[in-house]
Amino acid sequence: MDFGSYSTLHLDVNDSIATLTVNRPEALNALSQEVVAELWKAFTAIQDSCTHDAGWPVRGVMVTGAGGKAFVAGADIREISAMEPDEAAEYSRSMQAVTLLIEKLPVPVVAAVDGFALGGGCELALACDFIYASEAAWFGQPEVNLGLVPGFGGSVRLPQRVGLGPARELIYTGRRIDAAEALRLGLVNRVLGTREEVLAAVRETLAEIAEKAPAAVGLAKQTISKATGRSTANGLEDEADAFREAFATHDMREGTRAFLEKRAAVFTGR
Ligand code: CO8
Repeated sequence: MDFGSYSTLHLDVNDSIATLTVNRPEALNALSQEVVAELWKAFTAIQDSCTHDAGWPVRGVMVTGAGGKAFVAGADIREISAMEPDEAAEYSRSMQAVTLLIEKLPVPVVAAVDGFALGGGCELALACDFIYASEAAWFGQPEVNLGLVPGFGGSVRLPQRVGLGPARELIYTGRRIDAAEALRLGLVNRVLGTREEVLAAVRETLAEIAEKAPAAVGLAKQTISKATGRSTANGLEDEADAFREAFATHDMREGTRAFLEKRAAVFTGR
């Protein structure tokens, strides 16, 4: 089966498990618009293959990042720093659409996180069914450091995953948490020593699930997604609007420029 070719991703299918690796290590796998478009294409190809007629060639998906330093360090700050508010809302919606596609996929999608899963990276992991992490993993929604808000579903899925109080604290402070804290909060299901151990453990769990009746697993996933679906969809709309508003502020220009110039941002509230 042909799952397409990609320039910012690797997609391998082995023993009915697809491994999707975001591959932009020079930018810590940041989600450029090209990555977002390719994620859409890859998950669509996987979705199209999930049929009774095709014999379910993919029964589980692992999402990970290349390079050994990051899962995904967020949206591409270089690209977004120049965006106008409407363009930013459009970008936010395009990645939100990818996260909804992941949730609708009739097979489990598991994030294997080693290194940084920040901002859009944490949001990509949160759209997956669950997360396994290495001891070197870091999670956070650091958008406020840039004058931004989460834009790829974090305002909705982080509270769903860890509860309102911890989600509010993480989003308002932009603080990073390590794997042990992420485990304590229920953000990740398991912590393993190294990247290789994480990849092996995810594969093992997906292989265990692949032995079950695929339609039953798909229905179970669909039912869980539906239970939170309506509030997720409404929340994502509000999030994209908030993203557009943040892009109309001077502080957002200052925050992203300061990151690129490797200095501390000076926020003035404008
Ligand atoms: N975007 C673009 N480039 C990045 C990003 C990013 N998110 N993160 C890192 N890079 C680049 C750096 O600029 C650097 O490039 P260069 O070598 O050319 O200077 C390279 O990757 C290596 O990074 P560092 O030198 O910074 O590596 P460190 O080990 O010193 O630090 C960190 C690692 C802590 C992960 C640091 O890179 C960092 O703080 N990155 C940004 C994390 C962040 O703020 N992420 C959130 C981004 S905003 C977001 O995700 C919003 C989601 C919704 C968007 C909706 C858009 C409309």
